[in-house]
Parts: sequence; structure tokens; C-alpha cells
Amino acid sequence: MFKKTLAVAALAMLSPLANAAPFYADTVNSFAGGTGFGVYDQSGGSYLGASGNGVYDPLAVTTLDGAALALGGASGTAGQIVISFGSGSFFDGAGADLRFFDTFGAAEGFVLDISADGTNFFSVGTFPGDFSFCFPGAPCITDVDISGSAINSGSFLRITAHQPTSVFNYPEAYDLDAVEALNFTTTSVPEPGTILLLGLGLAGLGYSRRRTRA
Ligand SMILES: [Ca+2]
Ligand SMILES: [Ca+2]
Repeated sequence: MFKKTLAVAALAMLSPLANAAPFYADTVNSFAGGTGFGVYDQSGGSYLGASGNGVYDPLAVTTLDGAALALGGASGTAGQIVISFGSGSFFDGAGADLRFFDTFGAAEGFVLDISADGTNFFSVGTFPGDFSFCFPGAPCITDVDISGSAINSGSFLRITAHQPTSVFNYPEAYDLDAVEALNFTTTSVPEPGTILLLGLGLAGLGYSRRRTRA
């Protein structure tokens, strides 16, 4: 009976971790801005980073909040960003595996490569835009299935502005608000707070068990 109660208590404490979602790429590894790059803040106050033409801030691309980083390079050198998931890996599962959100201007295109180690990248393909209008209430969404790539899982994404589908006379190119993993496995490391709670729970159960026997 005691063991069963303990198991239920432990599961109840750990289940919020297992259900945590959505999973956004949360770490920017490198950014080389193309001509006209910049952060566009349409978050209405929830984004607290820097914004403006020619401003780079990694916070802009780590959550879907209406703040987008325009890669730049509709002409000249194309902008490029490498972003990764710090808490696990995306993988080739059912349907699309990655979802890209553009919340500014037109739906420009991008070129995508993925990597497991951040060094060796493999092509997934080119995803041309369609010039529809993107804004925070209705972001332009590009769903990507990585099954055509040479690897079937990874943590790193290299996104390069696709110049042919950037809008003429608008240098910003692709505007990345966030990337969500639709098929994702977390590296299961419980947070310190969870371990502490679990420890306190076990101590409490042990104490009440001793009192019952006395
Ligand atoms: Ca855009
Ligand atoms: Ca964002």
C-alpha cells in the first residue's frame, strides 16, 4: 500500500514535465544578418528585448510572441541564423516535424538545413514563400517534414533567407518569430525544484508512516 501511494505521488509530481508544450527552439547559436535585418516587435508589450532596423536580439526568436527577427538579404548577402533546442531533439515522426512562424509582412521563403551536433548540417529543402500577409493574429506557418533529410533527428536548425521569394524593394527577407517542434523528445533531466519537492514528499510519507506505527 505504501509503495503504491508513493508511486502515484511521484507520477503526479513528474507528469507536468512530460506534458510540457509547445517546444520552441530556445537557443541562438549564430546569426549573420543580411542587408536590412532587424527585430520587429508586434508583441503588444510581452516582448521585452531590443527592436528596430539593424537590431539583433536572440530573444526575438525563442518564443511565439509577435516579435520577429527579419533575417535580411532580399538582395546582396542572404541572412542566416542557427538556432537549437536546448532541452531535447526533434525527430521524423508522423506528419510535419517542425513548424516555422513568420508574423511580419509577407510570407517570404527560406532554405533549411538541420544538424544533430551543430557542425554537420544536412539539407531539408527550400520553402518558398507565397506573398500572403503575416501578422501576430494570423502568423504565416510553414510546416516541415524532415523525412527527406539524410538524418532523422536533430537539435539544430540553419535557416537562410530565400532571396527569390523575398519581396522586391523590401530588404528584410524572412521574418522568424519562433520555431516549434511538433515531434520532440526531451532529454529527461528533472529540474532541481522537482527533485526537492519529490524529496520532501518522500520524507513526509516516511514520517507519517512512522507515526502510524507508533
Ligand atoms: Ca515575413
Ligand atoms: Ca518571437
